[in-house]
Amino acid sequence: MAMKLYFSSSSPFVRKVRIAAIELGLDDRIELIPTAVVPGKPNADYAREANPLRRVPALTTESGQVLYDSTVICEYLDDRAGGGRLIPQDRERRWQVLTSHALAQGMCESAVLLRYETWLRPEAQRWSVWIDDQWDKIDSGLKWFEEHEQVLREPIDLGQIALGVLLGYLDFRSPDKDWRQDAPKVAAWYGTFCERPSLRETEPANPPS
Ligand SMILES: N[C@@H](CCC(=O)N[C@@H](CS)C(=O)NCC(=O)O)C(=O)O
Repeated sequence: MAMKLYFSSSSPFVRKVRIAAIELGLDDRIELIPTAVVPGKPNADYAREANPLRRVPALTTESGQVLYDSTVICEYLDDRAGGGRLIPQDRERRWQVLTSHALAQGMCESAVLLRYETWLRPEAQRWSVWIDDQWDKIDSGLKWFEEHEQVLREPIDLGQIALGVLLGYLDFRSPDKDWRQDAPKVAAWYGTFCERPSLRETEPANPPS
């Protein structure tokens, strides 16, 4: 039995898992299950069968265990592939990678919340202070990566994948956001990173409606 990944083509968190699977050589053992998850439209079947929080991704392993969220799934896949490949075992690098991953993951969470705020919430109920605050978190994270470019050196790791996914999501959902202007070193790194087959094969797209 193949592993099953509950999947949406627009989700940066799903994309992170798919990139990790490709980089680890495990993608051909994963079947993608398109899954509709929108706040305010509860998908009760998915909540019962997979993730009670109704968020993607979730992964059913070959033995039938259900795992979430994206970080747990990436840790599982890394372990399945022998361990220490995307999340290093070497102590110093391990804590650095997990921390830069946590930062990029938090930036992704802000970017997805911004999408919900502007796409789902009726215009009259939007709160500009909250919107500006989410953008400020993204900007502040970008500044950190710009000032710590050493974390972007090879080999590829989970922190870099999460950052690549965030930048791809910004280009996808907020093409007017000129993040390259403020973060030229990150932009130069991303220009090369996004040419990897794992990123090219997983470019974000709107799910069919
Ligand atoms: N911390 C979770 C976040 C997952 C998440 O927020 N996914 C979004 C799609 S991009 C979702 O399923 N949203 C539906 C909802 O929040 O109801 C992870 O890393 O997997």
